[in-house]
Amino acid sequence: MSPSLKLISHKLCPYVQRAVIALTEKGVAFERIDIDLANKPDWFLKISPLGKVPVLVVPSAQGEIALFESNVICEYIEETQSGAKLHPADALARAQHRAWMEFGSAILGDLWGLETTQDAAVFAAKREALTAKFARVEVALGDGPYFAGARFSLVDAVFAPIFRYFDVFDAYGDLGIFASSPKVRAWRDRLAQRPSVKSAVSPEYPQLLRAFLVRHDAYLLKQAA
Ligand SMILES: N[C@@H](CCC(=O)N[C@@H](CS)C(=O)NCC(=O)O)C(=O)O
Repeated sequence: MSPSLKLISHKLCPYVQRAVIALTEKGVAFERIDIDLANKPDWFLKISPLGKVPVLVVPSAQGEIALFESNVICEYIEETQSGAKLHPADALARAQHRAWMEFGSAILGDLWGLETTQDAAVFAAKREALTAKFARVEVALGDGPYFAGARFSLVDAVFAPIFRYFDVFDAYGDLGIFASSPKVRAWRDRLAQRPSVKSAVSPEYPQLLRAFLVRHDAYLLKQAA
């Protein structure tokens, strides 16, 4: 039987990975369609109001509905699919989780600056901003192994793709971003072992990310010098 959900994706996108991890955690079959964001297909531009991935195409009585915005997609997956719960049952705890998911998006904003800038001063500012943000995360973490303890949640699905960047960046030198955040370091290690996290990207991910850095002539590459 062919899967009914389609996820329009890109091989490097951390927002796509959130949705892939959520679907995998729930054991939901889906078709992943990777597109070239430098050459967006017309059919994609028709269904994606912002021209961004991920888009989850969902069959409905009205025909196919294209859902956009990764956190909205994750919430839809949580509300409609059976399998492990990825949000707390308590409304206040759930709201806190949603807030930390948004915080993860703010981290991705800084990460984009860190990985694309050619400017030493911008690079230093982004590194500082990320260090400060992870210091806030450190305070929010409990005893682990996951964000909220023993159970994997959508916050974990949001942060795992963030940490994946650093697995590639570390080869160019220690950025020191996690130096004062031992709980974050332990969380990062634990998420890297999670099967849903491992399988959310293809084996060529590190090579593709390195090529992206080279294309941007990223200051980050000069860390190795
Ligand atoms: N807020 C969006 C962000 C998604 C996003 O920025 N996706 C990037 C790839 S990682 C994209 O599609 N960029 C294409 C473009 O901006 O033209 C979400 O959470 O889904």
